[in-house]
Amino acid sequence: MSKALEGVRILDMTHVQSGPTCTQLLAWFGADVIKIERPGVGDATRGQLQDIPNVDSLYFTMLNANKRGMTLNTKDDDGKAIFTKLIKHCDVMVENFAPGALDRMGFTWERIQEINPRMIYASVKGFGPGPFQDCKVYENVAQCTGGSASTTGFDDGPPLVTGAQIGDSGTGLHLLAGILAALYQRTNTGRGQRVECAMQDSVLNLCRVKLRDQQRLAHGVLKEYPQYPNGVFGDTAPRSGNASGGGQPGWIVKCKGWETDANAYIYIITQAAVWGKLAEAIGHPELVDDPEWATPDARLQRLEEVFDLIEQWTMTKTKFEAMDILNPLNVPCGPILSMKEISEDMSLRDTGTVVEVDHPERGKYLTVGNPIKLSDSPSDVQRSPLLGEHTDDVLREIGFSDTEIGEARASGAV
Ligand code: CAO
Repeated sequence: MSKALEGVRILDMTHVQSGPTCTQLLAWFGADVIKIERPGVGDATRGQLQDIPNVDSLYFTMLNANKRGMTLNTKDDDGKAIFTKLIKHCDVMVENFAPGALDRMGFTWERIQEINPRMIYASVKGFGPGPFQDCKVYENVAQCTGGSASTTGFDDGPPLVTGAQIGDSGTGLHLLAGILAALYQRTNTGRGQRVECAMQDSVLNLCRVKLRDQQRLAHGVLKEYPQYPNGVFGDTAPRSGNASGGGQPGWIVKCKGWETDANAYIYIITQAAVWGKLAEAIGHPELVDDPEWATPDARLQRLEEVFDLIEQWTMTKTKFEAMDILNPLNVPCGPILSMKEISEDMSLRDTGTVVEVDHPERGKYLTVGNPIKLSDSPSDVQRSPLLGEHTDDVLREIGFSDTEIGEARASGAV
């Protein structure tokens, strides 16, 4: 079956996580992704957090599936000549170097357009233009500067970063959207364009509801926050614990076994439409019509009590038993799943969301497959390339003879 991006060639200059997330998705949609790495060195993540000595780490293998690997020294003159040919050969270039790195190599956006006016040049940086534009940035820096950390955690604790990689993988997803839009526009204009995503902006985009709350504060307290009705609100959107952030209050409550199992919890949302059924299920039918409890407004005055009552019930059930009882009642809820449970969940294997891959050096490992499912463009997950595995193949494709490949190797360009 053909793939959505078949025939699209990606010059992948990305490393670590943000850029590789984006190019891995492009590869899953069928693009030919050529990952460029420094000869003898490669993407730093190959060697980071290694679980097996001298074997590409899971960090690397889980972010670089379905790509081809080529080494190239883009600071060397012969390497620059090869790089120029690759820019001519490809449709999209993606990079997430520190600010100015590509300019320092001599490949400014102006120069890239001269070489290939159809080129789409996509970059991730930590910040957009402004006081921090030259800073190097990693995941948690973006979470802190994009508004996530100040609004995550509990009121009486420090700011918290979240386990979801919203700064890196989140920005990679934003970049993907920009690249696909630019590819579509190019079909009409024939021209490439620059696509830029700042990690701070991407995190802020994902924290949109917190900027909403910042503005709501000017008009009164935030009634769905745990600080209401007894706590104090300052002049900035506070940390909201496990509150839902939407108009339907929610919280994490303990389930049977919580004393020994760190994940014996369930998230429950007290959606207005199902309050009656929920009250009956937890053994409090008297609250269904009680004016002190029956309406969403009345419950906002006593959310802590609401979730205390729910918890007294959930503590008598495992998280899966509670789910089995509440789901048929249409109560939105979800068990807190551990990574162990997720990795063993066969329904996620069936959908290709969790995939087992074989690697010549590390053997079998699990990865997250393409979470975006296209009916006409299925994604199969292929292992990540070894360092420089496809260098000769790519050089041949851009017109190099065997002798010229030998010369490029001898000069250290590849
Ligand atoms: N050939 C020759 N040189 C190469 C090369 C190649 N194939 N690939 C990279 N280099 C060079 C770069 O040009 C750069 O040289 P200069 O410092 O002389 O310009 C050098 O290697 C180091 O690149 P870098 O500064 O990007 O890497 P770093 O490890 O110092 O910083 C990071 C890493 C992620 C902090 C930085 O790249 C960055 O801020 N990127 C943008 C934001 C981002 O994506 N962050 C998230 C990363 S995912 O957690």
